[in-house]
Amino acid sequence: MASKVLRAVVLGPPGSGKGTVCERIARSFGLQHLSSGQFLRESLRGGGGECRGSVRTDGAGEDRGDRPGFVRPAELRCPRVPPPSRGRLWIAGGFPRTLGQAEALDRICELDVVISLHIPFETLKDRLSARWIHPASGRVYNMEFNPPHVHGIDDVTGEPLVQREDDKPEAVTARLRKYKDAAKPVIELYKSRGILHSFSGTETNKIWPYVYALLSNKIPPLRSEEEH
Ligand code: G5P
Ligand code: MG
Repeated sequence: MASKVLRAVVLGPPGSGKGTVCERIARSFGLQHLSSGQFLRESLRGGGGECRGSVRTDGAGEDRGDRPGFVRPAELRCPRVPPPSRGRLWIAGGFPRTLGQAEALDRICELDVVISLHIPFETLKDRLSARWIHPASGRVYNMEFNPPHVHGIDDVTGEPLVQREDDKPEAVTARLRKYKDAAKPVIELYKSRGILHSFSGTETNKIWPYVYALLSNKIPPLRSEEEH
């Protein structure tokens, strides 16, 4: 086992499946999942200021008192990183997104694994146009890939689903361009450190077994690959 505590991030363009993969990792390995995009959306709904991110802790008996995830949306630098909690791992989706953020993260911890998702542009556009979310929880659906039980309704709360404003085609193109420019040096940095693991494809279900195998070599899973 490489280390008892594992700190991992998942990088990838909009729609590449960061959220989907992070949820699967969270369930399979028992961890805390931080999503910078979700922090920002919650912050906007709450009217700005400091925001509390959604924190997932499914490691039995983990300390929930020191909750990570405070960010200043105006100058998103770095989420507060949780302390090593009983030997489990934490994972961040969508962070760091710029070299400045990667350097800020370096100052507070050393990453063990960086997972980078590479998905063709046309696939990204198709996925985002079919995405619906439950704003309060951040639960994500896709009309083809993982549809809700009832069209337009959240499975858990029965509340209506909405489409993200930034999933409109013109916004998607701008987001993809912005991501590409900012992410290149971040990816190069982690490649040079030998901790970058890149996965390419058009289907999360085909990428997932490789991600699971990679992490299983570093930390024991709580669930099998199929139980995500
Ligand atoms: P976010 O929220 O991090 P993005 O743009 O980076 O937003 P996004 O759009 O949330 O990323 P994702 O999480 O990579 O995409 O993808 P996902 O939601 O899991 O999957 C996309 C859709 O495809 C879903 O509907 C899913 O069900 C479906 N899907 C998954 N796999 C498959 C498959 O195999 N097949 C099919 N058919 N469907 C599939 O950040 C939002 C904004 O906040 C800002 C940025 O402006 C960002 O654009 N932001 C930051 N700004 C500065 N610094 C940071 N660190 C920031 N973080 C966020
Ligand atoms: Mg996401």
